[in-house]
This record gives sequence, structure tokens and C-alpha cells, in this order.
Amino acid sequence: MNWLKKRVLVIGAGLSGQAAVRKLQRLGAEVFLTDGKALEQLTGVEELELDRAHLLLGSVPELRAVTPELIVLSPGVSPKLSLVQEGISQGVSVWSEVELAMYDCPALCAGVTGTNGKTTTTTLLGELAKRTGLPTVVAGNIGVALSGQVDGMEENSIVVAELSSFQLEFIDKLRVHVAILLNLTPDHLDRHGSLEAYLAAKTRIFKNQTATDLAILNWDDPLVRDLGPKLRSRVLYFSPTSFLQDGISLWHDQIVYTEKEKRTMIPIISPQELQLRGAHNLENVMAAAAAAKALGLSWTEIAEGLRQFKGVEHREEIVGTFEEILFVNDSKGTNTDAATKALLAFEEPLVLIAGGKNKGLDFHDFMKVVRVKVKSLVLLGLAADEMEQAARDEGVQRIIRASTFEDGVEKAIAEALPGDVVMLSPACTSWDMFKSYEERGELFKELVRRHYREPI
Ligand code: UMA
Repeated sequence: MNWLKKRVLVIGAGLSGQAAVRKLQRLGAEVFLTDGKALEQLTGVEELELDRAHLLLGSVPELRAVTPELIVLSPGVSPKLSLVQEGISQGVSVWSEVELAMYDCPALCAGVTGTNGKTTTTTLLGELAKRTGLPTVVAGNIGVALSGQVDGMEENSIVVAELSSFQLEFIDKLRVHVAILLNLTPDHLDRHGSLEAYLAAKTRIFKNQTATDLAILNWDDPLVRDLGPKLRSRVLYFSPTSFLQDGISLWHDQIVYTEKEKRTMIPIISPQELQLRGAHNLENVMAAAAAAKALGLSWTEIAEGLRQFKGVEHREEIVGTFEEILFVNDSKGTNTDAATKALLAFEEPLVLIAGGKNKGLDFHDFMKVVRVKVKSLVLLGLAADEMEQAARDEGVQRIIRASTFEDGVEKAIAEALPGDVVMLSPACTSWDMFKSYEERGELFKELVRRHYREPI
């Protein structure tokens, strides 16, 4: 493609948009950037080398004011935007930022999509992929735009990409050599309109696969399982609940790889050896292991990587065991769904620290799980009253109120006995007390270590 002076309109000036602008400028294109926000509301845009004529901020420009040959769409921007619709109707190509990032990248691409577990699986697969010794980049929906990260990569390198439905909706030639689809439950329906449309966007991860590529599918998810026979690529299933004659599943408390035709069964690792907890994480582990094998690692190398993987920071992250009490930082559990999953991942008696700023969720269903799983509930933050009410309605017995975050951690420690788990999984955002869930999680870890006089 000849990029020189090609007129390209980038919509959205966040992480993806800014990375796309930089890449397009390197390619020699004439780049226009638009965003509904004004310059003062955006960060980083001033550092882009764009003059006023090419920065169209604060309102949606008319297509004819730009006459682009290509539109690059940030994932958070709806394609229903009139500008995009008009472009499509006039035959202008629309690419997502990941398409632009990868269109000239010869590296092997391993992509992860699904409704839940994407970040854990992508991070784990990234760690495993690094064990190949090949140059490896981990990026995408995980919080780092792919454009800019993959420049200069060669054939003998690996891109591990977390891909959202928004990003996949506008891929064109992007070939994902090893593609994982973890699961599909209704999500982002406001954007996609229906479950079918959401599924269609997710399955675009397989769009450009060939017979030599690999699709890794969840056997336990009927929507995902049914896709198998329809794909051009090789298919490998995984299942933590049913034994598979071909694929990755559980056999006598071992994660095993089986191949019926070759009559082989290879034990990979026992779930007990993993630091990740919970049934949902078994899915993530199986999928990442299957992909890592396709990237060239041996099962022994994969097992070693799995054993060492501590999880994603702030998501069911093991802080450590102090005086026989296990501390878990799940600060990323900012909604009731995520916090419920975290609670279900542990068998031990739990002391839960919850609360913060409510996202508008109802806490009653969550408190039903708390009643069964949690021995002491420590509540703090803006949502504490509302959470206490829901907890009382659902019959939660031991509820303790904390005045500050520090007070909450100390009260939780005081509640715990050897063999217990103390977990921060707030089911709320951090914005009443912190800038981000990361800051909240960091303070939790620091307070725990300080209490036990561990070096921080
Ligand atoms: N904007 C408009 N008009 C609109 C909508 C948005 O101008 O109609 C502008 C906003 O004013 C803002 C910019 O677009 O300035 C934001 O673009 P964006 O929402 O695409 O955000 P980015 O900063 O580019 O981040 C995106 C992903 N965000 C979304 O998909 C919403 C990030 O995923 C991703 O990490 C990043 O690209 C790098 O690849 C986040 C996410 O929440 C983590 N993803 C969703 C999820 O996981 O559920 C899909």
C-alpha cells in the first residue's frame, strides 16, 4: 500500500488513536485526528505532531471536510457514528487500530478473545511465549495499544494480543495464527445490539486463519463449541469439566493433553500446583497452555511457566502467606460479578474487605454469595451503608465497619485465623478514596506487609 500523503482520519484520541496517529505519520500518511472532547480534556495529544488543520477536536467533523481514503476507528467509538456510517456508504475503508498495527507486521500472532478471562490468559500466554526466547510483545485490549509496540518485529517474533469485540469488528486482513476464544456471555450488547452480533464480532478472530493455523475453543461453552466444525483452521478444544479424547482436559486431577489417533495422553500439571485459583482460571490455563504448545514450547516448559505464574496484578493476586493467613489482592474486582468469581475461587474461610464507590449495581445477589463464603465482612467507603443493608437483608452474620482503608485492613487482619484468607475484592470502584484500583491494591499490599514487618 502506498501511504505517502494518503489521507487518513483517526477517530478517538485515546491510547489507540494516538498510537495509530504515530504509526501513520511514520508511514508518511496525511493524518487527521478527531475526538468529541476538546484539547484541554485530552492528555498526550499536544505531543503529537499535528497542526490545527489536522486536529478536529470538540465536535464531529463533516466527512467532506476531510475526504479520507481510510478511517481508523478507536475501539471505544461506535461505528454507528454518522461520520463512520457516511464513510462506509461512500466506500471508505474502516480499520480498527489493531488492523493498522498488524497490517505490515510479519510476526506470529497469538490472539485471545472472549467475554471473561482475556487479560489473565493473555498475560499468562505472554509469560509462556517469552520462554521461547523469541522477541515477544504483549499488547492490545490489555491496556497498551498494539501500534507502536510491534514495529520492527520480524517473522521470528511473537505478538500476544488481547482482542476485544470492538477491535475485531473492523479487522480486514489481520491473521491470528493461534486464536483463543475463551467464552461468550452477553456483554457490550448496548454497542453490538444483539448476542448474535457480539458473537459475530468475536468470531472474526478466525476470519483470516488458514488450515495451518490453530483455533483453541472452550468445549464447555455451547456457543463456542459449535463454532469448531465451521472453521477452516485446526481446532483444539479444552474443558475443565468433561474428559476430552482430543484436547486438553482433566483426568484424575491432572491437566492432560490427549490425542485419540496417536493414542497419547500427556499429563501437563496438577491444578494443585498452580498459584491461580478457581474453575474459571482452569479454563484460562488450559487455553494458554494449548497456545503455548503451538508456539513451540514443550509440555515441560509450559508446566514450569504455569507453576510460576502468580496471576495478573490486582486480580486475585496472591500477596503472600503471613502467620498462616493467605492475603489476596483483588482490587480489580470493581463489580459484583468479578468479586463473586474471586470469592468462589477460594475454599478457605474468608475475611472480605469490600466497598468503595458503587457503579450503580444492586448488591443483594452478591451478598447471597457472601453469606455462604465469607466469615467476616469488612465494609468501607461510600457504598458501605448500601452494602450493609443488602448484607443484612441477605442474612450475612458478621459485618464490621471501617472508618478508613487502613482501619479496614487492620480490622480484617484481626478477624483472621491461621488457615483463613483475607481478601480485598471491593465490588466497587476505588474513586471515592483513590485515583485507581491499582493505587488501592498497592496500598493494600503495603499495609499487609507493613503489619507483618516485611520489607516493602
Ligand atoms: N470518543 C469519541 N467519540 C465517541 C467515543 C469516544 O471521540 O463516540 C473518544 C473519547 O473522547 C476518548 C477516545 O475516544 O478520547 C477513547 O477511545 P477508546 O474508548 O477507544 O479508548 P482507548 O484509550 O483508545 O483504549 C482502547 C480500549 N478501550 C475500549 O475499548 C473502550 C482499551 O481497552 C485498550 O486497552 C486500548 O484501546 C489499547 O488497545 C479497555 C477496555 O475497557 C481496557 N476495553 C473493553 C473491555 O475490556 O471490556 C472492550
